[in-house]
Amino acid sequence: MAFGFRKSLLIASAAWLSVLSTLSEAATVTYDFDVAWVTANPDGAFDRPIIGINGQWPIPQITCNIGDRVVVHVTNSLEWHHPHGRPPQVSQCDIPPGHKLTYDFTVDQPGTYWYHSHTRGQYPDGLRGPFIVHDPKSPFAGQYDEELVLSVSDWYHEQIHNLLPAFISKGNPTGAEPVPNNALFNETQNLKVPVQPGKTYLVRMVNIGAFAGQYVWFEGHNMTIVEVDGVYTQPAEAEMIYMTAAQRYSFLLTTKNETKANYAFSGSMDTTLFDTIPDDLNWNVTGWLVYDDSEPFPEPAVIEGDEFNAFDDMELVPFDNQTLLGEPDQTIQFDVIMDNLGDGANYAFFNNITYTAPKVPTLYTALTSGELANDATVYGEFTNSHVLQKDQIIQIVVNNLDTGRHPFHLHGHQFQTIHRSAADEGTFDDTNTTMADFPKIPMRRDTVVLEPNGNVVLRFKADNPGVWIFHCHLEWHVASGLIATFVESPKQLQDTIKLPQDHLNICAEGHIPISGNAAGNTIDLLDLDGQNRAPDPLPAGFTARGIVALVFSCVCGILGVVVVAWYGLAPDPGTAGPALQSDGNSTEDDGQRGGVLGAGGKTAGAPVETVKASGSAAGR
Ligand SMILES: *[C@@H]1O[C@H](CO)[C@@H](O)[C@H](O)[C@H]1NC(C)=O
Ligand SMILES: *[C@@H]1O[C@H](CO)[C@@H](O)[C@H](O)[C@H]1NC(C)=O
Ligand SMILES: *[C@@H]1O[C@H](CO)[C@@H](O)[C@H](O)[C@H]1NC(C)=O
Ligand SMILES: *[C@@H]1O[C@H](CO)[C@@H](O)[C@H](O)[C@H]1NC(C)=O
Ligand SMILES: *[C@@H]1O[C@H](CO)[C@@H](O)[C@H](O)[C@H]1NC(C)=O
Ligand SMILES: *[C@@H]1O[C@H](CO)[C@@H](O)[C@H](O)[C@H]1NC(C)=O
Ligand SMILES: *[C@@H]1O[C@H](CO)[C@@H](O)[C@H](O)[C@H]1NC(C)=O
Ligand SMILES: [Cu+2]
Repeated sequence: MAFGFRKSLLIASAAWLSVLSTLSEAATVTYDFDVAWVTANPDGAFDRPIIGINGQWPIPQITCNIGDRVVVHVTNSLEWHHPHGRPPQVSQCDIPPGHKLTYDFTVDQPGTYWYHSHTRGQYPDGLRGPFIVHDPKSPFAGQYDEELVLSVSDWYHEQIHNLLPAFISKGNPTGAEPVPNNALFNETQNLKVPVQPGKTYLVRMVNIGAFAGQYVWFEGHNMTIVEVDGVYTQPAEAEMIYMTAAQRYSFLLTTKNETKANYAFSGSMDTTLFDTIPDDLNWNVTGWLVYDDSEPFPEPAVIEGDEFNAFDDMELVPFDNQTLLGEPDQTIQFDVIMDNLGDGANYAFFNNITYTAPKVPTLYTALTSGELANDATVYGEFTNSHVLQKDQIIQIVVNNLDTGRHPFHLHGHQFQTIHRSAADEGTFDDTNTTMADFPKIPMRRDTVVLEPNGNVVLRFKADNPGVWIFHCHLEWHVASGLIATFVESPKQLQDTIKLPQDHLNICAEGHIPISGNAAGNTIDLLDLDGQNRAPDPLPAGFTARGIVALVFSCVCGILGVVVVAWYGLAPDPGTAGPALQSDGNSTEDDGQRGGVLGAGGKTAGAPVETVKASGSAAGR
């Protein structure tokens, strides 16, 4: 009631007093989400359980204006019949079944985002939807007639809690990721999108898939890219784009003047990511721009050849012309490998460390370890934690020593992508690089693809206090540990964050400690005895090949046993629930970012509470 009243009041006042509109437009947008299993059949194959919201699937789109306060009350009504591995405990505890949590944050970045579960394996089961932040001051306002939101994704017939244990098991020593069964547009197939002739649409696309990058093109129509991952760009024309999991593109699409034909548009999963291509797999999905419902719906034309020629996002120029950040204060290098550990399963590593969730969520460690919060040791040996100090220029070099593509995503920042090698160029060598070797106005976004055996160099300014993870956005690689943690400005976090009681309550419910180092040690913070550890390394001379032989020789008999053993091995944090994340979204700072941000800031998996006394929400 109060909300409806307030909103109409604001609309009225904006109409009367447009001069004051920036001050008065900020509204509170409230959503009540009851997360529970429903049944759906997105690709027409069969009904299966899917995680829905308020009894619906696809789940609702979140829509707000820049500056709005978004309040999402989440009730977890999921019943898990299987423990399913550890969530990455970064900035909150998971919501146990039957419990509620409120996410409360102010949005200060316009653009196309999405929200999804941040608990391992839940979003591919359906808990994923668009999150659109409108911006009356968009540089492209007035250049289009209508807006269209369109997701692209992959789809698995099997539930993720069945696929995950088999993926991380000695039955799968090469780490072959499960191959999706289908691709979807807007969580369905053969989507018909009615369009009017002679109009320009702003199409907001999000890849909400778990694994597959997708090539996307519209027959007979070009795309004029104007936004990537929340960053406006100079308009750039493209015939085809490539979208990794978690990437977003907004583009202007102008329709034909005639209505005499309908046009197919396509998504095509990047099959180079798949270890094997099942015979019956159709990796394409089709939709149509419908000019006239009574005209035919043509099959998409086949594009011949192995290589698609997609637009190179490195060519994009941010609309604000932000120039190359200066020499870094801190350079962090991550070498990516995949390898087996002593349990025979295949894991993903940054610098020989596969992420293993700490006992205490990292944010809570940062808040409770005083001066030592500046010492990465307290966050544990298996979390790849790095402490960033306020306003430092951070450079991240990622060397891909693996033969697959990986989309890297950073929470809390949009980084400048200052260098990206082609495939097979090896590691980044900065011996002779100078500022002149990098673009003057680098492309900026929050998710970037790294080519096989290639490298990428990113820069950002640590001006957003929080605990932010940097990870591969392939859900399988999140599960197998390709995660690092940045603890940004711990002092500001300690000074400004007050954890909301409901966040503390859900930790208590889940028996998760909320203070001390990664091991839960509150006395000697440098003593990590008892911390969660990655499995031990393989014994010397024991190779994956050996395991393959072993497993293949007895796979039929022991597969079930292996799966059960994995469940048994995975420390069960309790039946986990959703930790919602709105990717890349940000809350306002006004010099007081810490109040909001650690907890939700440019949000991320952060348990978002705009701490009313200190946060920026109060100032609006
Ligand atoms: C796609 O789904 C979103 C909701 O997730 C909806 O707002 C949008 O209108 C749909 N787009 C099309 C083209 O049907
Ligand atoms: C799309 O762009 C390409 C290359 O810029 C151009 O050759 C083509 O004619 C354009 N197609 C349309 C439909 O505008
Ligand atoms: C469609 O009509 C408009 C207005 O008459 C014109 O400016 C535009 O060039 C036409 N587009 C095409 C593709 O012919
Ligand atoms: C998917 O589409 C591409 C591009 O047209 C085509 O080369 C490929 O054969 C299609 N794959 C299937 C399984 O139809
Ligand atoms: C960015 O630079 C381009 C030309 O290089 C210019 O047209 C544009 O106005 C600049 N944008 C801003 C926001 O300064
Ligand atoms: C990873 O381990 C290998 C072998 O033990 C070692 O040579 C290498 O230096 C390690 N790399 C890092 C970044 O620690
Ligand atoms: C760096 O430049 C120096 C001088 O031009 C040259 O001798 C050296 O080989 C270069 N090093 C690399 C790694 O390219
Ligand atoms: Cu990856």
